Amino acid sequence: MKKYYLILLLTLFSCLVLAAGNATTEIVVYKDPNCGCCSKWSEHLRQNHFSVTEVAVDDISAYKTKYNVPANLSSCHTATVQGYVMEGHVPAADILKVLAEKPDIIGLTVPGMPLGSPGMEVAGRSQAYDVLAIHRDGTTTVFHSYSEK
Ligand SMILES: [Cu+2]
Repeated sequence: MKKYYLILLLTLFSCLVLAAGNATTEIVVYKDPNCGCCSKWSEHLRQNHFSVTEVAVDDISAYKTKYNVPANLSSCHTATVQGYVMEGHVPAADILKVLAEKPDIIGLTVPGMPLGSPGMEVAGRSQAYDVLAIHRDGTTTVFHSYSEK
């Protein structure tokens, strides 16, 4: 009888471990070693329960080419999560929406580095920006518009 309870306990415990594991989403961020706002974006993701692995690379543009981010839509860092690319200061909420809905797109981008986007906070300054969906044919559509705060 004791053995039975032990197995039950172990089963319960491993379920808890698995559940905890599922709560975090793994994301890999490729960035220039000297990019400060890239790390601030990583911090924003961590606060939203992502498990972030930062990879410092010498030639970040090579990663944009590799992950099909059009040069004119690029930003400072390039991240990959569950087969999607997340370019620039994309809010965690939009990443989670993609992961939940699984649209047939390459990923999302916030071109440039708009003030007020996650990791680009400057006190008292923000600008309107769009999160764009990058489609397989290279075209984009607006995924989410953020207005000036
Ligand atoms: Cu940046």
